[in-house]
Amino acid sequence: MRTQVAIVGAGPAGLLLSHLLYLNGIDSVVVERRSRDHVEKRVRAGVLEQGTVDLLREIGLADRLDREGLVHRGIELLFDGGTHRIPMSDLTGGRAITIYGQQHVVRDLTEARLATGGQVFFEVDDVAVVDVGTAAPRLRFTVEGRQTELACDFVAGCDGSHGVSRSVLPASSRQLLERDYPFAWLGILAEVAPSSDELIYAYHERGFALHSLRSPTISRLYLQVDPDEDLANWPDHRIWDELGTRLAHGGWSLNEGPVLEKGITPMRSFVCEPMRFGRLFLAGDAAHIVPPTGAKGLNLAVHDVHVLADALTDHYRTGSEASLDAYSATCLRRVWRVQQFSWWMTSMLHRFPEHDAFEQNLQLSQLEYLVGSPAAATSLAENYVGLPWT
Ligand code: FAS
Ligand code: PHB
Repeated sequence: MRTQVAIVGAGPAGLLLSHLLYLNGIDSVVVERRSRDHVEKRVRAGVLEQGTVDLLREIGLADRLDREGLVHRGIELLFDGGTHRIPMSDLTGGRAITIYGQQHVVRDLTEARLATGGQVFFEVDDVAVVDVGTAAPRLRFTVEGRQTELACDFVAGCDGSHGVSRSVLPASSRQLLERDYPFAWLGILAEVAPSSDELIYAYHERGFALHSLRSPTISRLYLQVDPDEDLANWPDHRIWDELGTRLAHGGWSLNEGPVLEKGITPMRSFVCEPMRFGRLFLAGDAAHIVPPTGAKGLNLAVHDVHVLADALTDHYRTGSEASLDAYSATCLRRVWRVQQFSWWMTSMLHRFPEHDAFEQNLQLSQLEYLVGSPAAATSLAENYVGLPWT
């Protein structure tokens, strides 16, 4: 088999890259370890930045998003028993976020790719990325029991934080920069009407909590828990009780309902530099991880593949390697902006076991400044809705 760009991973990064390349007349093949059903049902992110929505609209993949997505123009910060709205659209010239589950984005991208003749191989095993240091890189993998070799010009490693692509970079050629946080998020998807029209980020002495949503009948909520917390310790009634305590504020009540899905996500910041080795380009979680407090993971993956698709298109149209050579530095500028914002939101809103009253007062002072200063609120707003793509 042969293609121009071999893509490892059929998550948001891999599928969107494949579609962007198709729109520019560039052939690609996507290989995915899991089944289509699994990938399309995996519950993860829910907040799309303005730039992500703009891109999906630009390429004609936003019909369902525009029908079912929920445009949000503000978020609430809750601390000391009171809520404070950050009017994000007012502060950013109308930019907004859209609530639309990642699994819906993946479903829309998969349908579009397959409808346009895209080659996406699911349930692939033993993927190996070879010879990326030469002009003839290849993928080796097994599909339906057949060992297969895919010759290509370039490989895109879009296989997430536990993929194989990043390990292809020689240790001497890469730097792994990371922070682990002393807590995790317990997340639930519940069949109950949201208890608020907008997201509520809560700073509480018992720990962080987040009220989010997916639709008028589905709520998405998160609790800060210990990093090694066992989900078995959290029966549904305990989750609802804790959420009710941490999100409580005057005249408000938490709607409870059947929990459809629950899981614990570790909190870490991670960057692999550079995001390229030879003819291998890393994109999305394969290259970086952010704590979800800033709702950035999926959106950063979209930005990466937008840059990579433009660079590959430039190469195939002009023969130039300049945009490909600039790929890593171009992406890392935004990666570090998003890393800093996600770290800042996480540091401000979570209770750290090692913190004493000094740090807790610093956190409260930061929150009070945010809700009292249009300048401070604008800084949060422009990062949260997504800075314009340069
Ligand atoms: P993905 O991990 O989505 O996709 C990688 C794909 O590669 C997967 O389908 C995987 O099966 C496949 N793959 C892996 N190894 C392979 C191999 N060897 N061969 C072939 N295929 C392989 N972000 C937010 O913004 N908000 C959130 O609330 C949020 N919650 C999250 C919860 C969880 C549990 C996790 C893990 C992540 C969460 N994220 C969240 C981050 C998440 O949304 C990512 O940023 C986003 O999925 C990144 O997309 P991709 O880079 O495509 O990686
Ligand atoms: C979500 O709705 O899944 C969500 C919202 C905001 C975040 C993280 C996750 O910061």
